[in-house]
Amino acid sequence: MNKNKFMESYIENLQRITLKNFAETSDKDRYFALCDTIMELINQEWRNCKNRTRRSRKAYYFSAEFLVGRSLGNNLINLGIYDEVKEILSEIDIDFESIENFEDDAALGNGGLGRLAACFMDSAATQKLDMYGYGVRYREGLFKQKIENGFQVEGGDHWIKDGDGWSIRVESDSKIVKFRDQTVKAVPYDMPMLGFENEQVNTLRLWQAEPFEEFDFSYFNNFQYDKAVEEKNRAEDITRVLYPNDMQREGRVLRLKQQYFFCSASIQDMVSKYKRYFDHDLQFEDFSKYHIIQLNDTHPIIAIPELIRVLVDENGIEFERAVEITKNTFAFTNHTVLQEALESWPKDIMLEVCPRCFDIIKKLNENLVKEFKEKGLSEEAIDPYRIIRFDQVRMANLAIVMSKSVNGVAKLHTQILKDDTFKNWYKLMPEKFNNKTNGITPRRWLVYSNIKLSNFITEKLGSDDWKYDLTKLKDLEKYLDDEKTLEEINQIKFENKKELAKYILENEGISINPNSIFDIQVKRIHEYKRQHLNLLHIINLYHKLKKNPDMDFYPTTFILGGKAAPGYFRAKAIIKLANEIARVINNDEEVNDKIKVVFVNNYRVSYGEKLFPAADISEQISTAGKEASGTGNMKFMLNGALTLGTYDGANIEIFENAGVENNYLFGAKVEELNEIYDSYNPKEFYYKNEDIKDAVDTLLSGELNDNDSYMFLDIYNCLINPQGGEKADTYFVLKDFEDYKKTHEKINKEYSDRLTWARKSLKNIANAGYFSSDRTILEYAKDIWKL
Ligand code: KOT
Repeated sequence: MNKNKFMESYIENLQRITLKNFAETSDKDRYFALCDTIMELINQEWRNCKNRTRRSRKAYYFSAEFLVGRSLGNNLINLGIYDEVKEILSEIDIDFESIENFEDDAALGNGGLGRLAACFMDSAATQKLDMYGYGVRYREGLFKQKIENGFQVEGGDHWIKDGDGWSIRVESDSKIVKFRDQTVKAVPYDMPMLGFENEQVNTLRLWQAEPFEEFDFSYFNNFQYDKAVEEKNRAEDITRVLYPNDMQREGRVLRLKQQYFFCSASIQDMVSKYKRYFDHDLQFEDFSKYHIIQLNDTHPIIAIPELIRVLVDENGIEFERAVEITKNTFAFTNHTVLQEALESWPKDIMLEVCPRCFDIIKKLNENLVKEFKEKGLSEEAIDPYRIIRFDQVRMANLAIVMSKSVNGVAKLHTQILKDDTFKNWYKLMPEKFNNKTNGITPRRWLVYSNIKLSNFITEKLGSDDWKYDLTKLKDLEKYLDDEKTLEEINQIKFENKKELAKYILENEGISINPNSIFDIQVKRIHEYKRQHLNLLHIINLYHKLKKNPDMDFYPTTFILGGKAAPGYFRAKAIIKLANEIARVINNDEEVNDKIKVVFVNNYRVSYGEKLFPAADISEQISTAGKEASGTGNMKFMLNGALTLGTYDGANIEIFENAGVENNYLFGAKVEELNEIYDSYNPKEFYYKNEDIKDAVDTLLSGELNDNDSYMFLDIYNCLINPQGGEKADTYFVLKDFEDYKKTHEKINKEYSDRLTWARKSLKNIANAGYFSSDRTILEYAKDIWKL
């Protein structure tokens, strides 16, 4: 990059788009001018990539969510011009940080599943894999969380109200999507996905719903202005908002419309390009040779019948042949074993949204049942496989029959899919099943967000090759017994903790001590993730410190954060509990130099970028068997935190790679929980263990105030009182409490040996290479996509 040229075109852009003199421009102006300048800079390479890959085999990642977060810093890092641009800006007296903070997160996802899609986009481009992302351009991303009087309050997230500096509207590629009762236009917005210092620019194409005809003049001429506006709104409603229910099936018509909307537009886009660039192949003989579609869980599965529909109805391909093509085109990833997340759509809703797709699914189901009957299976033996049963379309079954690959996202998770969730399918077609352990992109989650550690690693390894191949971090192990290095590790962590402390003071109004242990749990709030186990332990610890102020104890700051689905009462109760505990403890002069509790407001990608680098302890305490993988656990590990975790999801692989002795494993394993499932009685633990009783009773003792919301009673009941057919403590919080508490005691003791701790931290960093999403995406490319 030519520095002078960049500065020149930046200032030119700034004045052109604002019509102001330089001195009069605002942070907003300066931010958007910078976006423009960068977009200009990459334009040529982006077009090159589009042209070069027209006739090549490509992977298509279909996902209802892409949790991209902010793009400015990440794009500068990937272009290799982060430092230069910062310099250029400071030469003209612009503070980079305030411009950076102007950018709203693109929060087009709920959590892990959406963030994984964004990491994959980064890694695919970095590995020079031609992968195209297809998704939805929600006008409102995941709601903004505010905390009022300790309660979560949801606000809107109109993230593009000031504009969108990172997308190009490609009007000419618009598609028409037909629903039974409505026809809309799908307009693509393309975001560049930059590879790390390699000139590859892939495309994330997000579809926005708009009225088919901008304005219906027949209504207008009949003085029915309101009717014309109504139609416009009805079209725009489809992509108006991201549904905020993580891990919860959503039964609304509008949700299926969203899914069908982006899948139909994407399939049409692929087919029309195929016809344009492969104009000899009228029979689509080679379609699956050039396309592989990876389905990010069940949300985009409606793309399967949609491809058949387009092939059969619009291109005259025979049904059986279309089915064959389709079967070779799709691959399916599952991200959860929680039953409440498994999608199924009632026949009525499908008929209301996409009747022709329902027809096709029905036919696929009939063929399947026929095939089974010919093999001699009884009606009952066929039941688990049916795509339609009791007038419900079971999306996972549809995906498994029609895909060439089915994968889970961590070793244990894939094993559970085989043994349990999809065991019938696995018996029938074991060759389809495979594991792809998740990963995270080291560019965003280390190079960008933890500059100090990143520079330190480069210095120690004498090169920055590790940014391209994260397994190179392993070479850091030569410093395991080098005291100076270990002290430097501690110093970097300390600096990051000071920065976080400053940020928390500014944003949460709570002052925390950077010399205390930073123990962090940030993720969506859900019972299976057991934030309430963390909180019960804090309550009990607080009481112990009150009783015994001279107790040997290393000061600890407990940090929690995460959003609750707006309709999930118990998750909201957990948030209220966290805030109430924080209020009581932080205001108690007797203990607040020993423990502090912070619930960070509006946890999101850009907050995570500040939290992961500053963590000493990473809380990964889900009930064994419930967290498919987890990816936050990897971000903490890469930044040198030690994992306090259960034998669950990718924690297991973290323990394997970094050594369980360098982390803190606790709690019951899946096998044990399966065994005791029927006989488990949490009351036994409650009565036998004083600390448990103390913590649980505090929910109702009056010491904590839930402002008559009955929220704490709800948590109390769910832990020890079976209710309305539902068992008590289905997530085994009380069962694991004692071991969790003991493990915390161990952590608290061991932390004061600062060098031994740093050694463990270094062990984790050095062995985090496996968890790069570069490794994951290469596995998809090699094993499934054959790219
Ligand atoms: C949400 C709705 C339906 C089905 C699945 C989900 C889902 C799963 N949303 N997020 N996940 C998480 O996906 C991550 C990426 O694979 C995992 O690391 C994590 O364990 C899942 O909970």
